[in-house]
Amino acid sequence: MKTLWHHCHVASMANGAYSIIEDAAIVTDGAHIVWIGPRAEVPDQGDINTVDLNGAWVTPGLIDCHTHTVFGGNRSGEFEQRLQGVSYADIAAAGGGIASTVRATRAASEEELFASAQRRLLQLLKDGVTTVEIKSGYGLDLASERKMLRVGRRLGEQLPVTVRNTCLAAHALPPEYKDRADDYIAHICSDMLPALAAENLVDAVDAFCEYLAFSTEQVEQVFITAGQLGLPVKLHAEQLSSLHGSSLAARYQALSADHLEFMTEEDAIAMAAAGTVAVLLPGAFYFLRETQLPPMDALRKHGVKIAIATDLNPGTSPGLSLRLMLNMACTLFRMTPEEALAGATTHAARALGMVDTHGSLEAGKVADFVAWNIERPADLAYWLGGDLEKRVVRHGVESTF
Ligand code: DI6
Ligand code: FE
Repeated sequence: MKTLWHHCHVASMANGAYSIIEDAAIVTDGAHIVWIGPRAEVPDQGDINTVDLNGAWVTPGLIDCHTHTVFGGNRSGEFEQRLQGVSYADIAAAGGGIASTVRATRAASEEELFASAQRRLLQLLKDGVTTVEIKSGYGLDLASERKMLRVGRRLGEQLPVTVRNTCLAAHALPPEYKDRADDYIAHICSDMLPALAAENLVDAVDAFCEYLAFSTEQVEQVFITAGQLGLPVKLHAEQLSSLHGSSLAARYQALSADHLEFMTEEDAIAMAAAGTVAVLLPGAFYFLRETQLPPMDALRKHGVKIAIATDLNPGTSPGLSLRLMLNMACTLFRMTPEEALAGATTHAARALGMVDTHGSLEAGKVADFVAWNIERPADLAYWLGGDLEKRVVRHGVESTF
């Protein structure tokens, strides 16, 4: 059955801009948009459901393209320590940081992980998110990574959200491989990734390329294996130092390179040529009180597409609102509200390899959209979080929370 959604304005985000249609209408058929344009031009649809959106502004459903939503415990104690002057790197070196979340995640049952992740994910959904990427990377052994990825799959089945699972086994060195990073990378490549991919638990492969994590040589092994398995790659790169992981990511046609505060103009040129999206994570920048800004001018000059995500994780970005990240992208990184919204819609879809079907409102695309009771699209980046009045439609069906 078709539905006509009318009495609204649309910011379709086609071509990465607001692409506003005033007094618009959208026709959906099942899960897809079949027509969108000015209401005065709607072709005759015969017998059709109609929904009055009351003058709302309709945008694509928001896409959070970088999260670590599934984890055990939390690290508010480390937050207190950091505020007293202990650095993130010092905490990690003393066995805290990612390692402490690994202990809590390994100890948690699948049910416990599901329950806590569901609570966090619901916060994102209530803020207008209809697609989310969720990474593993706090298990760091086959059984625990599988447990995390299974939770990701189940969240996508049970909540009104499309979930993309990313395997981040190369996030940190597990304690049983202390001083044997190459051996752990070999284990990821010969055992973990092939097994998890065979169980259809993995949509993309990520790694943490950093002086306190894995080298570009080690990441390259992971990328080669991902390629053999037919899986696209992404990379945490240039967050704390410059190893040119983003250029490596570009060489492997990565969907995205993420963080990027320390990237160079050469990295931006390589990413632009490869079509690799720059995923900026202002929540992590803010929460770690970083001062090195991502090179916005170089990214813009070379036409790198920029996405914005929460990086929702217990250590560096306990961010439960993607809209708050849009605000931070504007205030901290000097993006415009229009660029920020493109970063959480069409460019985020591209960072997940979904741009042909998601991220903008166009005929033929999936009918994932939000009708916001706001005055203009910039309001989405203006309010600091909060539960804005809205109606969320996913796959052509209105979600209830
Ligand atoms: N960079 C991050 O910001 C997260 N992972 C990563 O590679 C932090 C993960 C954590 O501290 O738990
Ligand atoms: Fe991350």
